[in-house]
Amino acid sequence: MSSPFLWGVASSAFQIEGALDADGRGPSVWDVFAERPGAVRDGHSPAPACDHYHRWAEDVELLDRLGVNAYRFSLAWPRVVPTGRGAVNGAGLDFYDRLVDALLARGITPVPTLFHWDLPQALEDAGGWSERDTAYAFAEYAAAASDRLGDRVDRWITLNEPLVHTTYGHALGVHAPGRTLAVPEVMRVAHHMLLAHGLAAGELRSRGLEALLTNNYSPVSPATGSEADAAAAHAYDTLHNRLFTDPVLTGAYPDLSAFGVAEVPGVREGDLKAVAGSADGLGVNYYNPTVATAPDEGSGLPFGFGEVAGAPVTAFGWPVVPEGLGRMIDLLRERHGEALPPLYVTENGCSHEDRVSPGGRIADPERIAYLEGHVAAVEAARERGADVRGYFVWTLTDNFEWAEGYHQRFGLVHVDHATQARTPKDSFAWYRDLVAARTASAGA
Ligand code: IFM
Repeated sequence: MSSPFLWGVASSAFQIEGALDADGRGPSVWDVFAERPGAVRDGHSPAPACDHYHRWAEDVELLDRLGVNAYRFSLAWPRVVPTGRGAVNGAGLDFYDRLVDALLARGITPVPTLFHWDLPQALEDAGGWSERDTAYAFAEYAAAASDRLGDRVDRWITLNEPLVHTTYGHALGVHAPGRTLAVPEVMRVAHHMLLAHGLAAGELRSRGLEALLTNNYSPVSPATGSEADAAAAHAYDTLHNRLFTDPVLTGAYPDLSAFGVAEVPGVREGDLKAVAGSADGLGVNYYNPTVATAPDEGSGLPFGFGEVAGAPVTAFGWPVVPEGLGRMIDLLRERHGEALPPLYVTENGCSHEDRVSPGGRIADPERIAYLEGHVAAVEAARERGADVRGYFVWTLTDNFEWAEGYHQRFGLVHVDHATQARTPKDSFAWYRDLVAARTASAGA
C-alpha cells in the first residue's frame, strides 16, 4: 500500500521551544545574535518563544484536534549536542523521544528537521559553516539523533532553507550569526552546508532511513523584457533555486559566473559525490514569487528586486500568488526530469495582523484564502503529474519570527505572548475541515 498523502503543519525548535537553558541545552548562534542591539525588531527576546518545551503536550493536543497526519518540527542541535560536537545530551534527546511517542500515539507521522538555523555557538566560535569540520560535526549529530529516534521515525529532513541561512546569516548579516562575508566566502559556507547534508544523508541512509533536503523556492521573472532584467532574473534564479538543488540532483554546481565565482571555494575531491543523489525527497518551502530587475549601481549584486504587480500582500509585504507554487513545481519537474525525487511542500503560509475580537474569536479570512489558493495549486500540480507527497502549513502557533521577533503571526493558533494562551483561529477550523475531507476521500 502506498503511504498516504501527508497533511501537516511545520514548526522549528528555536521559534517555539523557549527553555534556552533547560536540561543541559547549550547556546546557539541565535541566542547570541538576538542579544545584539537592533538585531531583533523592538528588542524582542527569543527566550520564552511559545514555551513549547514545557507546553508540548498541549501543542500535541492541538495537532490532534487539527486532525493532521504529519507534523514537521526541528531538533535543536544545541539541545542534543550542547557544544556541537562530542558529548550527546541524553536529556535533550529525551524531549524529542517523548514528542515522537506522543505524535505516534495519535497517528501523526513525525517529520523531524535536523538543522533549522540554530547552530551551537561553540561551533560558530570555531568558525561555524566556514569550517569544513562543521559538516562532519553535523553528520555525527545526525547519527546520534537517528540512533535514538530512527526506530520510530523513517523520514528526516537534514537542513532547512540553507539558502536563507547562508545569505541572511553570512552575507547580509540580518540573521544569526550576523556575518557579512565576501561572495566567495559565502559560497564556501554554502558548500559546507551542502556537504553536511550529503554526509548526514549517508548516516541516515545507512540506517535504512530517508533523507530529505528542504529549500526555499521562488519562481523568478524579469520585471521587463530588457536584457538587463533577463540577466538579473537568471542570476537570482541560479542563487535561489539552483545553488542548493543542482549539486544534490546533478552532482555539479550551476554556473556562478554572474556572482564572479569561477569555482566554489572549499570543494575537495569526493565532496560532490557525497552530495549527488543524496536526497530521497525535496522539501519545497514556498511563500511568494520574485520579480528581478537590473541591479542598482554599486549594489555589488547581479540583481535587484521589483514589485509583483497587482497581488495582495501579507503583513510581511510578501505578494500572494498561489499559482507561483504550481509554477515552481512545474519548473522543478521541467528542469530536473527523472532526477527529481518526490516533492513535499514543507512550508507554506502567511503572516497577518490577526486581531482577537472581544468574544475571543480570531477571524483570519486572508489566511484561509491564502491557504485555499495554495492547496488548490498543489492539487492542480499533482493532477498534471507532479509527485508531491505532502503539504505542511507554516505554522501551528504564532512564534518567534527571527529578526521580526513576535511581530509576524503565521499560526493557525494565536498565541498571547504575555500569557502563552493558545486560541485557534478561524483558519484552524478551516484546515481541520479540509484535512478531514481529504483524508476521508483518500480512505474511501
Ligand atoms: O519562519 C520562517 C521559517 O523559519 C523558515 N521559512 C520561512 C518562515 C517564515 O518567514
